[in-house]
Amino acid sequence: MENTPPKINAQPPIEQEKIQVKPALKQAAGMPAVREATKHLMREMEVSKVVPTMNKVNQMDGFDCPGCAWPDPDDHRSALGEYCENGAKAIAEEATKKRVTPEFFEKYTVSELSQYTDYWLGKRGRLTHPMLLAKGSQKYEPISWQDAFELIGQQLKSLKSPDEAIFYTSGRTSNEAAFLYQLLARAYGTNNLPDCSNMCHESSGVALSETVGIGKGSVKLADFYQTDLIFVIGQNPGTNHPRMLSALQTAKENGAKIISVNPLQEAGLMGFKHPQKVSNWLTRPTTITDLYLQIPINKDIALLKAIMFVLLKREDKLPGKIFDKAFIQENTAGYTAFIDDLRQQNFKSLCADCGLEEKTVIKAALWVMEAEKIIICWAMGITQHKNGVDNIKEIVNLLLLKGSIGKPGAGTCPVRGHSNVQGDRTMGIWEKPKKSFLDRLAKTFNIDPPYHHGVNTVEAIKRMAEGHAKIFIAMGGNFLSASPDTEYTAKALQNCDLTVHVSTKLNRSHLVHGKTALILPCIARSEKDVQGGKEQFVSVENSMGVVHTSQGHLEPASVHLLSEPAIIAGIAKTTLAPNPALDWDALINDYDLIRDQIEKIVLGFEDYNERVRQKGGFYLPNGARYGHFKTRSGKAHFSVVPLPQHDLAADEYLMMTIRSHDQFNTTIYGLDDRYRGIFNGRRVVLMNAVDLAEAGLKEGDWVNLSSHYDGKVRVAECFMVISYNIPSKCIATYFPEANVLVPVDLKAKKSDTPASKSVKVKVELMSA
Ligand SMILES: Nc1nc2c(c(=O)[nH]1)N[C@H]1C(S)=C(S)[C@@H](COP(=O)(O)OP(=O)(O)OC[C@H]3O[C@@H](n4cnc5c(=O)[nH]c(N)nc54)[C@H](O)[C@@H]3O)O[C@H]1N2
Ligand SMILES: Nc1nc2c(c(=O)[nH]1)N[C@H]1C(S)=C(S)[C@@H](COP(=O)(O)OP(=O)(O)OC[C@H]3O[C@@H](n4cnc5c(=O)[nH]c(N)nc54)[C@H](O)[C@@H]3O)O[C@H]1N2
Ligand code: SF4
Ligand SMILES: [Mo]
Repeated sequence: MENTPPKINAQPPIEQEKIQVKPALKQAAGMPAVREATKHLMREMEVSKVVPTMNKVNQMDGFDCPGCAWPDPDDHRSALGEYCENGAKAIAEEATKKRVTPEFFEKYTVSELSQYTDYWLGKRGRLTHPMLLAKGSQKYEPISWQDAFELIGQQLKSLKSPDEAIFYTSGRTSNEAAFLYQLLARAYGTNNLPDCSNMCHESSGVALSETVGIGKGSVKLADFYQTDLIFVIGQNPGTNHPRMLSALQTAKENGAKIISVNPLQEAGLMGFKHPQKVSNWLTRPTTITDLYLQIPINKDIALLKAIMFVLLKREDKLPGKIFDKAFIQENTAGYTAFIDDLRQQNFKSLCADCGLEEKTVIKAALWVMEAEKIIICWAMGITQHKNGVDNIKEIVNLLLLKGSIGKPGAGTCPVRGHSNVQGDRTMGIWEKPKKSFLDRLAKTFNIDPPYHHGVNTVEAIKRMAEGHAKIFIAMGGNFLSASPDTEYTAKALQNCDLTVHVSTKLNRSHLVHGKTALILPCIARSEKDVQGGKEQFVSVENSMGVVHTSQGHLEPASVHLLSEPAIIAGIAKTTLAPNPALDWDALINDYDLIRDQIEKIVLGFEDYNERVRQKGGFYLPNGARYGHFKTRSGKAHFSVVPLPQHDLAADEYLMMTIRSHDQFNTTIYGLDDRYRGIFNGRRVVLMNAVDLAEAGLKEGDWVNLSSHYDGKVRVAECFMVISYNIPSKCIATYFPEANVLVPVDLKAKKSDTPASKSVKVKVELMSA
């Protein structure tokens, strides 16, 4: 018995929480948001630092909010503050006064730490020292930076092939750090650069590249203020992109209509009170959505087809009056095949499929007909399905029919998650780099980069699980908890010889580790980064392709922290042979030099150092924005996509895993989901009242959830049932608690994005 290693919890610990349920809210923000923001800031930070720090968030001379990727206005910033409740929570979490020191690690074994919740782990504070978990050891111990770098270099050099190493990136990494990180991986010899985007907007990237020739959205913030109609599909902006609500509010003031498509009535999509306009606190909230289409999970294609079917019938009667025929003729391909397929659809059954009355769909279609400029926004409710790529292709079809892309006030708007996830991809964090990009790297740095593709997130998990990858390095993130199939991913990481995490906060990925493990703590967004005796700034790209500076002003959480670029350089110097064309010390000494190199490699960054210093930064080139579709044919493409099928068994439900109002991905800010009326716990499953009655369940019951795929049963225990306004046969749980149920192979076709919004699940009462 003595030799049995202590048990490590890969899943958040299972406990029966004292959950309280209240009615869901029908409006977001307002005074309660200000109160919540203040509570988090005051509780976490030194009081004297709160105001000076918050005065720098999203300001021209300040730092980019570490929350989501929603853009700031181009030319002005509000003196009252350019942040929302959840931005404040993100900053409080990062600028906390609490610390995770070597003394903390001395107190607990890794197994003991893994018995605590993610909430507890995160709330311990900022990591202060590089830490080593030596082979066979139970506790992390301090290690010097140089020893840590030597260890990594030595292990990387000992691999049989560079493809046995994985270099993961989360989306908070700056452009400068991301560029150096991909350069390190490629100079070392691998394209194994999976990132959080693989689990996020990869489906958008794939679909948009194929259809309109650029894997990014086409709209600017200003387009919201001159559009006629906005769709918000599969997105919960009140929680995840709160400042988007002010853009929607202004759009409405300017006459736009808004249609929301979502299985849940999300508070932020219903009503909004601008938290920074005191006059708004006393008045009624702005109604955001004019038409709420509460469809079942993954019925978006059915809905879009139904709407387009109505358009087609009207176009048949009034040729050239409904569709933008001139645009279609000049700019698109695939129209005839698309129309032939649309004609075959059955309107009645499409409406029935998406649970809507025919007249409601016709109303939506009439608004589409009347609108000359349409914007469609979407996020994870669209991308995280087996048919995620098809979902977006169908969205593009609708825009193309109306010629609603490539002109002001119209276009595609995939709303990005992490604050620099889009920039990281622009910098080359991608497992499938273009040859021309690699050619430029080879020439500029005199290196020999690999030309075969690397692995994405799902493939990386499998490589490690099957023993074909031995070293896992993460630039931020929480790979274990963010990934699907938690127990399988845990085995994958535990199979590695070495796991390395560059992190700001303690998380479960540090505890479910390789044979040897390192935690390398880094400087965060809000903090000063002094190199070569000078305060440096970094740059980031927001969801609308604006690149701008970010400069923190706080003292770093510990004198022992290094910046992400410095950590990458440290690893590079012990791993790579000396190379006069790649002087890591010089690059780290002055980030302007990193930007000079980026300019040589990444298109659209001419005069980077000069342009990034302009107020508000600069826009990257975007063909689709101007109607230039850089596909192979030079045209935008209509696509024929099938209706998704799920074939639920009688006792199965379709589960979506969503975010509560009190989390940023795997970072748990608190235990409440205020807008949905769920307090003091996260192990909940939202179910339709009729389904509950049919299953013989009632609110407050505790159930186990299980998924059954390919002969394998995966179980997530102990969830409290909540009777909720959700379509029948659909259920919702929070991520990451339910990730254990998502099979690693359940993923979107073409993008490999885990289908964590449509998992077939059974619900069973727990035995007492
Ligand atoms: N505060 C906070 N902000 C965040 C994050 C966070 O965790 N917390 N995460 C960041 C990241 S990385 C990302 S990617 C974004 C995520 O932002 P969102 O995509 O808004 O996040 P989710 O909670 O996953 O919500 C998905 C929404 O889609 C709906 N939905 C689910 N399935 C379907 C479907 O089949 N069809 C339709 N039409 N709707 C569906 C759900 O009801 C929910 O409202 O937010 C970013 N911002
Ligand atoms: N079931 C399910 N799974 C999902 C999703 C879902 O909707 N459902 N969403 C997916 C999505 S959209 C995403 S983007 C992924 C997120 O996946 P990740 O990006 O891997 O996860 P995060 O929780 O955002 O990472 C949090 C950790 O990042 C570290 N960190 C924070 N700031 C910094 C920094 O400035 N530098 C460094 N180096 N580290 C930092 C902290 O240590 C923190 O613990 O999860 C995916 N997983
Ligand atoms: S909307 Fe996003 S980027 Fe803006 S302040 Fe809120 S969390 Fe930060
Ligand atoms: Mo994301």
